[in-house]
Amino acid sequence: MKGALIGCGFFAQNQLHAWAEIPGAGIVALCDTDEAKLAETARRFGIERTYRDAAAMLEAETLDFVDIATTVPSHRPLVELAARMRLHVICQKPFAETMEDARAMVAAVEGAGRVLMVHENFRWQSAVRRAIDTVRGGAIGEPFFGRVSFRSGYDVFSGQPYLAEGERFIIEDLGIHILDIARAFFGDVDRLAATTRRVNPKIRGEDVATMLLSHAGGVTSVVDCSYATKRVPDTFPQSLVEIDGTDGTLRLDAGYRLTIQARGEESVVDVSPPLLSWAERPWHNIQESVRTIQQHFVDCIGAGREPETSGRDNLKTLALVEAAYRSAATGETVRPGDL
Ligand code: NAD
Ligand code: 89V
Repeated sequence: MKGALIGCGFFAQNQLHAWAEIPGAGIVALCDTDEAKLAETARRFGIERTYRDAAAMLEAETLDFVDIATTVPSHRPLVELAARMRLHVICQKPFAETMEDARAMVAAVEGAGRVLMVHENFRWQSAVRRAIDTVRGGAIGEPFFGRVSFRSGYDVFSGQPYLAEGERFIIEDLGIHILDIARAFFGDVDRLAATTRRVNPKIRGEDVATMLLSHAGGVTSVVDCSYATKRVPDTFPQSLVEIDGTDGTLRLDAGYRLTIQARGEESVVDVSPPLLSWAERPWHNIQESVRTIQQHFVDCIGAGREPETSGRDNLKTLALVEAAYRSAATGETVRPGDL
């Protein structure tokens, strides 16, 4: 499959490294409005066909898919452009700025009969995946409580300066991943209540969020996120998990330690992610998940299956983000299904 990548910024470098390792798929053309980033990325990955304009690229190239790695304001026009060209699409998170945009994007690609996957990669991190598969396999019985937690003081703003500038920060950028992990464990959400706070005075948005989720299947979960947590060692970018089930408990603790206690037995396993040749600590768990999700996209197209994190699926994660902001602003519990 021949693909083109749009947006040659900070995170796209990981996506390009991962594409180079995926059999049967590759990136043949690049696009960025920024000439310097385009040229540097083309040189780094040896990709000769480069464009400043996405429409011109999609007209000129013969492609199967497009990988959109730009920030959120450009997602809707680029996804709709790709749909008009009848291409399969991967779009980075956050998928859209509004539910209305997100629904229009899903309709556009589905209307073209193509696959749309959101690059929602955290549930594909190997440690998180191991925990998801363990719970789905019934190892701790029926879950009734969960906590998915991401707390760090890591300076994300040096690599991604735009994160300091938006009115929204941690729920939209990071909480979206952690809420998606909670959905992967516990399913759809009926009600959500949230509080937010800004601790770092140098940024515009909230950098602490605590969310209480009532899942349709009966689980109550807490999703808590912070970039204002000064802890040593810092756990960036690990998502920590605690789940209580009718037959036992699962803990994914700092340092990728997975503990399962069930039916009188305990297992403690090191589920550290591999360090891919191009990866760099501490980002290596995220970098590995990029390769996994991109492989999932290719596999799904080959098998005619909907990706687990399809555009349609991601509408539910996005609704949790909207519900959290609404709840924090109003002090009320919100039903994501109403949004
Ligand atoms: P960035 O600003 O470094 O890169 C975005 C690039 O897109 C820039 O080079 C910009 O010039 C280009 N661009 C913007 N609009 C364009 C257009 N219409 N046509 C062509 N090029 C265009 O941003 P980033 O940090 O790489 O983030 C990109 C996206 O990836 C964001 O949505 C972010 O949330 C997401 N992200 C995801 C993860 C993850 O783990 N899934 C991690 C980091 C960032
Ligand atoms: O994964 C992300 O979306 C990144 C970060 C880990 C910094 O939140 O933006």
